[in-house]
Amino acid sequence: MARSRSSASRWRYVNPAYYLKRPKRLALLLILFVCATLVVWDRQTLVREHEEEVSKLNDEVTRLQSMLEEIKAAKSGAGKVNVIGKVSDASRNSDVLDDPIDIQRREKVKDAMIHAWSSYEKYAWGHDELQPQSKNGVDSFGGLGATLIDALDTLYIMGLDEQFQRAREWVAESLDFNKNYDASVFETTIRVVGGLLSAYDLSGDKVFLEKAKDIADRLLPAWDTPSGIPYNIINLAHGNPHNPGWTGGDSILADSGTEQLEFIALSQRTGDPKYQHKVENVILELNKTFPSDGLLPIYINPHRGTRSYSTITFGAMGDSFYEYLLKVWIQGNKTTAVKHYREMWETSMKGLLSLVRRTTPSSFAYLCEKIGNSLIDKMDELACFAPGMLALGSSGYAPDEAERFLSLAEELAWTCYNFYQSTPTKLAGENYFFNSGQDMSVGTSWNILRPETVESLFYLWRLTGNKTYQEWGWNIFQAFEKNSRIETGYVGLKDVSTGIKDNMMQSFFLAETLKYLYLLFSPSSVISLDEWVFNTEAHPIKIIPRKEGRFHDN
Ligand code: DMJ
Repeated sequence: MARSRSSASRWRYVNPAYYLKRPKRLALLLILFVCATLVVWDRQTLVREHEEEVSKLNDEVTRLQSMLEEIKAAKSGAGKVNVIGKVSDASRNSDVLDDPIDIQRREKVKDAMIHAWSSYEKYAWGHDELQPQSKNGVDSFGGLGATLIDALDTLYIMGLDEQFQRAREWVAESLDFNKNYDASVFETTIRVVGGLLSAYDLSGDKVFLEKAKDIADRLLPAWDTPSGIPYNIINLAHGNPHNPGWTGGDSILADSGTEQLEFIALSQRTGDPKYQHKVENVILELNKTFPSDGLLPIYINPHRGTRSYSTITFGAMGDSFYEYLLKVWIQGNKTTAVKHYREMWETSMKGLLSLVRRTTPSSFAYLCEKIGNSLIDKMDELACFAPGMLALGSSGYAPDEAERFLSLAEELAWTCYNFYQSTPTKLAGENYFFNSGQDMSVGTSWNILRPETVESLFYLWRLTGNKTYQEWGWNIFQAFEKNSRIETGYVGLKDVSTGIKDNMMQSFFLAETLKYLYLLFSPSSVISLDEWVFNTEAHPIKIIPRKEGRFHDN
């Protein structure tokens, strides 16, 4: 009885009526409540402010670390070419403040490169490419260490010095081109010659130039044809150039017109004009009968120099021929010696305009393919290099034309970004069809870590300063991280709808995709477009002033 009375008296303190009868106690209670609230609120604010402070400090640490690495790289490179150069009006985005978000993002991209590279080092060292699922290397390019050479300049630009040095030792000690292997002249040029020349231009280390000369000498007999249009395959040990059986004896347009940058650069650096001579002849030969729309079909006869009835495309087998017309003009300092490249490129851009169509209902611009007089409503992801090329070339036009081409570049980049955004994995398929009323639909459904869309985003960011392109690039990077990163490297997808993975880490993922993403979040003085020109495998080649005159002019 006594216990129940005392417990009842304890409960009276929670009864509101108790306080209503005792106003002083009510006031005291209210004061206590307000004080407690203030203490809790104050602590939360302090915690929040503290967290913000910590995050700012973290950003600052990342920024300083990054700066330190860049300074270290610059110092250790006495005699080397600094990757940080001058920037003119062409790159309008500000370099003064390095955005903390950019710093964080490029660190993430660098982390991806470290992951890709260390997986290659661990499981596929010295082989052409890594198969991450089965953890082994494969020699898809004849055993030339394609990934290692493709990655050299990316390692250098990212300041991954130890990795670069290990790769350099392999090139010096173990790289051997004397292989009884039928190599693709195009693939070997853009990856190996281009990769070595870029490593030479960045580091100043002669070993890279010697190796570039060695492999180029082995490729050179491919140009010994009646027309000068090269055969596309050559045996690295024995020569014997020829074309693949499936082209019916013809040479492929992109494979024949995408060696100019590398071979001109090699002539400039060795002082031997023979490389430049061979590749510039190809363009002169094609220019003799260049059509009024500047569009060439993908097959050309190397004996007669004539065009065979075949597809016209800015995608597979056509693409980089058009890219190099513009880039040789840039590499040649836009001088009269290279004027015909720009003229041919402008003619081809008229042809490109004739291939532009828009989807319904959303009005995405796309580039058709063409056969004979018929247009095909199909576009490869490979053709997504075109927005970057158009943006890069736009400044050579008078203002109205420049605006027109830049605006088309922006429209096409939006379409290419939507190739990614429209799939469940947010990664693009290999090609797209455009049917009335349905906008875009995936054709071939794989994704092999290709770079073309991020390449265009990089150019558009550099040339417009519009941060939207960085956001799109970041979204694509995150989709690669989510779908393609596994413990032992990066893989492609067999199907962008299901996300089923393949077993190949393409060498261009390290050469191109990750490099363009890294540069997308770097100041525009890092590999300035005023001083460097990228080959089609994203290897930056230093622009060297070119004297007038077509050959023997270095
Ligand atoms: C690369 O080897 C080059 O970019 C080439 O011009 C086209 N294909 C791949 C990347 O997709």
